[in-house]
Amino acid sequence: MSEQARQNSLVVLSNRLPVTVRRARGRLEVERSSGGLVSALDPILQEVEGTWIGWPGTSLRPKERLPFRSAYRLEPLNLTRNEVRHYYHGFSNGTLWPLFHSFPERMRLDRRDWNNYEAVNERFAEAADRIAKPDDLIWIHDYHLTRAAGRLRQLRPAARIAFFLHIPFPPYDVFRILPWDREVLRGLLCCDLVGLHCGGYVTNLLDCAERLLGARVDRSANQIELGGRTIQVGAFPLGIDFEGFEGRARLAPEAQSPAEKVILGVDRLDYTKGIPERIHAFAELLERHREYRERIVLVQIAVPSRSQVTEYQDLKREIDELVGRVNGRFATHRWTPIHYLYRSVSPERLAALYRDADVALVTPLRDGMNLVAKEYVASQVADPGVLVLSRLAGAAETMYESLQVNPYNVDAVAGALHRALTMDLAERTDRMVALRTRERRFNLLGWLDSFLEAARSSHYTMGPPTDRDFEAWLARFLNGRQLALFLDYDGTLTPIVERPEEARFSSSMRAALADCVRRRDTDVTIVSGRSLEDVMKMVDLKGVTFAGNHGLEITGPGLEPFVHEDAVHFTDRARELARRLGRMRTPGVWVEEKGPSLTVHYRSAPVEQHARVAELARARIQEAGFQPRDAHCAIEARPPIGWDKGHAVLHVVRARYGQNWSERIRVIYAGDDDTDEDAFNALAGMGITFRVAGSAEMSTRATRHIPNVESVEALLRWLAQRPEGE
Ligand code: ADQ
Repeated sequence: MSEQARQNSLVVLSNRLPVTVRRARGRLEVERSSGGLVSALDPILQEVEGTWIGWPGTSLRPKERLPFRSAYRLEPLNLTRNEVRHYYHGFSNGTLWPLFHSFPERMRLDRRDWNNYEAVNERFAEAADRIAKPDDLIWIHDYHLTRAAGRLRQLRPAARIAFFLHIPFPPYDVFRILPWDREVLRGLLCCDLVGLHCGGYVTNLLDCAERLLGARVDRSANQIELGGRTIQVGAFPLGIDFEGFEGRARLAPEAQSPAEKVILGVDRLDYTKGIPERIHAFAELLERHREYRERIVLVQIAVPSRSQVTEYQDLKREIDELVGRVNGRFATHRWTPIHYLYRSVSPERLAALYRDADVALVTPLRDGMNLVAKEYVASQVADPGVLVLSRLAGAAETMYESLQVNPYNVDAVAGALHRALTMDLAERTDRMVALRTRERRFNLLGWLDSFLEAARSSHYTMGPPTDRDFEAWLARFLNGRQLALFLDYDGTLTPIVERPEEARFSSSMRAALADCVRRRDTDVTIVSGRSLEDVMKMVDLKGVTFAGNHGLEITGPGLEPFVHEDAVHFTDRARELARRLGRMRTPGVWVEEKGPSLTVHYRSAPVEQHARVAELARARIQEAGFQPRDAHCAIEARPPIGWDKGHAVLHVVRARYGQNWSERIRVIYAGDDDTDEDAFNALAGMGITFRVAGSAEMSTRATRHIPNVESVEALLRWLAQRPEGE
């Protein structure tokens, strides 16, 4: 293991602890779990003395400890019966598992599943927050915990969080079938590093981040920018403990040379593994090639999995019946074509089975990676066999020398089996040597090293958006048309500052804005929560339209001045509310009066007072019949007249360009605030909107995210210099 990988400690979060706990006659019994994930992580946690947080599989009583010695800390997280039902069987295995494997028709949807999933993910995050030291790497595993990083990021903004997904990340068109697609994605993107098994899944994740969240994506560096942070995505194909498998294969007792050639299948019993299709292909081979009868056997080992779930019980029944039918059809008095074992086998027995199989038939309908293919290759220490591998398994992306098949195509799988059974020694050797060399080199330790090194290297930051980005996002949309450009002021054109009167443009921002205003094909409107008079004074540019007070007052060249008819009625009441709020007398809190609305600012108050001040202000505002709305360290009181920035934008475009404005012009809007969401909503599907800064966990209706005020300036510069229309 490299030095890099050894640094700091590691806190691992996964659905299950690496042990299975059962309560038998009142006593806890603990058994080490099997499976890919555990064998991958066990050694490293021993080395760095980390902590593993997970569900022990049964509820522990308060203060009850696991009767199990481990070289690292095991932190059990109890789940209630309801949580097991909804978080584990429900959302994890009933919703995400089928969807991520591209079986949307098997996906169950239940809001209770989602709510429990959220709640359990939060608890995992809170447990990690309690345990992790400041420099620890927090490593979250798999689809059960896609939401944990969101909560963790709130609790620990500076934490280093990595995620590895063991199953496929589906294509955009499949992923967006999930009603909580954005939430799952935002959770993942609160990590610093998201690792997947293959390049194809990386592409899918980048597509989804760009198309569902409007995140900026750098496809050459595999980076995503969201909410002002950069997330690194990468393909880290999981390897196996090659030497371990090879060693066990060498040591396993020699079996008597069997009369038949052996085709081997080893899987968890799961519908993604394609076991019935495989049996059909085997039957097809026997049908087509009579010469194989009494000469070959299919040994299919299926480990019981999720056996309480009806769907898995149905699958078991289907396989039992199918095996019965095929054996019934072909068996002779001295030969049974399919040997089917529904159980787990010991590592030693597995080693012998792998070593002695002439063909490994690994044909999942979809699989994140598939370790069986790799374990088989590592165990080929004698006469080399042939690996027949589904092209829909992640392993196919790197195991080029296998015979790759479409597992749905029964004829083709039968054909590949025939080819494997008749392949000469020289070709078998060439293929197996190449496969073994790669798996020996990119083994489990290599995987750990490369993942941990990526997770621990310094924070990645994408460069600011460039002309190329704006070109890609906007050129086709604008296509030489007249542009109505709407911009929020505070936090969009100027950074947020202590006092509103100090929020001034930089000279370069002023120049970029002025260049846009000068263009004949561009009309600029500044939309602000400030009073009209105030925002006009701050911007101080001719030829600009202004919408003050969240659009209650609008003025601009060629426009009839507009004041919302109900606004005037609220001016006196707002003054009265300001007086009452003024009595709060907390140092650093002050009230900005804006005619029919007002803002309570508390940025300069002691931080520990913020929550109390905000709560009190909200209550007073509500009592006075105004609507409170959170802003940056401020609460706005708006008159309850159903008019917001969205209405203001539509008012301006209709008044200036007529009812058919959408045919004549293009609209772009940039804002950084929750009040801008009203405009994003109003323009959804009708314009391109940018949410400035924010966080990955924030839900926005904007088309795109851009990171800061500087990137707004870059946008304005690009707009100012874009080619003129016809
Ligand atoms: P799984 O879906 O469990 O893993 P897989 O990668 O094949 O699939 O791992 C199965 C493991 O169980 C192997 O190590 C295998 O040896 C073992 N196993 C299978 N049958 C067994 C038996 N009868 N007796 C004993 N052991 C048996 C998920 C994803 C995969 C991904 C892994 C790791 O679905 O795509 O490769 O995680 O990331």
